[in-house]
Amino acid sequence: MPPVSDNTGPTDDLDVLVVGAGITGIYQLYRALEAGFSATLVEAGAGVGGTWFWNRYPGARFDSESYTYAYLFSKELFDEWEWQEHFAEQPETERYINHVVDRFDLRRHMRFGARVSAAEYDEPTGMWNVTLGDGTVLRTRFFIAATGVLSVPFFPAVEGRDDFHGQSLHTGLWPSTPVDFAGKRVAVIGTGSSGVQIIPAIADEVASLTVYQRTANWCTPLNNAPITPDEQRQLRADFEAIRETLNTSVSGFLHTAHDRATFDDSHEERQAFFEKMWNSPGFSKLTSHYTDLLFDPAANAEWCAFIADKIRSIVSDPETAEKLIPTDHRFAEKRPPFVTDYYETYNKPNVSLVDLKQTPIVRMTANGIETAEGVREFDIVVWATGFDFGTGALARMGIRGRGGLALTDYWADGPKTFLGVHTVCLPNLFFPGGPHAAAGNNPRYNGDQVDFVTDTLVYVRDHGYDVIEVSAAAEERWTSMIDRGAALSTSFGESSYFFGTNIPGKPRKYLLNSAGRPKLFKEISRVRENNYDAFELSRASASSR
Ligand code: N01
Repeated sequence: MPPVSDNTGPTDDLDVLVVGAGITGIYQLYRALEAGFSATLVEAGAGVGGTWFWNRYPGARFDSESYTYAYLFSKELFDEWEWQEHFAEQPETERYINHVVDRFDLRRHMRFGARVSAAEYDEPTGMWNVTLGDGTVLRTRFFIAATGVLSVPFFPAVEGRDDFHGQSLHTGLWPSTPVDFAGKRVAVIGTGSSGVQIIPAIADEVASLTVYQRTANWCTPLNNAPITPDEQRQLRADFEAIRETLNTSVSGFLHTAHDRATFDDSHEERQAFFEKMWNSPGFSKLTSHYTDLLFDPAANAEWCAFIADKIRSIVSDPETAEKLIPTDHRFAEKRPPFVTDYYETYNKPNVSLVDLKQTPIVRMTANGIETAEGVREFDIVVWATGFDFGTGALARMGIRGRGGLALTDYWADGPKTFLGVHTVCLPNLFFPGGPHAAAGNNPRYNGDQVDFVTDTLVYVRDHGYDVIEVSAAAEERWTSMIDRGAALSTSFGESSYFFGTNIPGKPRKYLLNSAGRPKLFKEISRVRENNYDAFELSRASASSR
């Protein structure tokens, strides 16, 4: 496939402005240019990659199989990039994303170091005026925020956080220059997917590593491996079948679904199956598990008991092992992390665990962290404390739509969306990969949304309109379906960023797509079949077209 090239470089008057050079924004830029729109992408960072630009902490890697996370729009691209491992580490992913951008000549359409500080809809013209940090204003017909769901790092309001004199780092804002851990006294706060990746990655290098855990997580092995030459050949031979499966499967993975429920099997059969799951790669522990894992608490408890025994068998100190076993949530109520040598790390003499439920953090001091048990001194504190999930990035862009309505006011009680890409009062604005979208392997459903957004813009253009806005009824239908789905399922827990409850004061609303990918497909088809009648299409009163 040839590179996209229509000779439009960065310009101040655009058909399409994309925000964010992550996996979704890059694909959106590619699709917009391919469809013949003039398009520019602005990115706050100094390079491409989004998540894979900012989260460059040691140990950061995929837990979706590399070739299932990668782009599928070009067979040539798929053929020419040889992933080294089934689950690639951050540097390889960043290299891949840079390769894609250069391969398709996209970089000249991008501006870096360009953070959006305000975006205002101009009703007479139907255009968006988008202000960047340096005061530049870009005028665009369509404004596409591909700003991601996990892109606003969260620092808890710990007293004295700024008083710490050592190095303070967040996994989601990792510096591009190497961090020297050698011989340092290091604290890691947080044991979500980021914390449990960095902990084993630095343990051997540091003088001491103290892990501050508030909630233990159900971690299971990633089971990563290099991709052998035979597997490389097979991947290429199977490209069409792989693409078909990834583009149509419920969660965007290649894993085969299981056909049995937990108690269809005897105790012995179950243990053998659990052992097989424990040794299976990444998310197959969800997607290929017993069919009732997420729906029957007794089934879930059986699997949790199996993991708890594994933890006890790996961690030598029984007291530490018990602290590492979750007691307050079932498997997959929170997003389960997949790990490499995580539990084994606690057997190292320089690694210790502080249970914040027993001894909460009181304050940061100039030299360390004070808990109820006293002060421990550190050279480096790593905040692996997560993100303002789902709505955080959209909320901080200063977006104002029709009638000057601020998005933050419209969403004060939680997001309202249509198909997780658009909301009332913000004509011509779309947010593929935003709240109410996620339902599995990220790039797959974000790609579904980019394809839908692009087709929608083409429809608007080709039918002589220049303003599109979803009807309130269609938005209400989609949003209440998401909320109903979240309330019904037993598999969604209370204490997770899925509901925004990790951010103090954030309204408790489900932020993923509880209806799943098939429902998204169905609704997209319905929109197309009904000639976009879920939307109101018009011409702006001062249209220049
Ligand atoms: O963030 P998290 P993350 N005091 O929110 C703790 C993706 N990802 O960056 O559970 C002490 O999961 C908090 O404790 P608790 C993936 O989707 C993917 O780790 O709230 N601790 C928790 O332990 C993932 O789900 C990969 O009690 C505090 C941790 O900080 C998502 O990103 C790798 C605290 C936050 O965990 C987010 O993961 C990395 C406080 N005041 C990330 N506040 C892959 O493998 C919070 N915590 C692809």
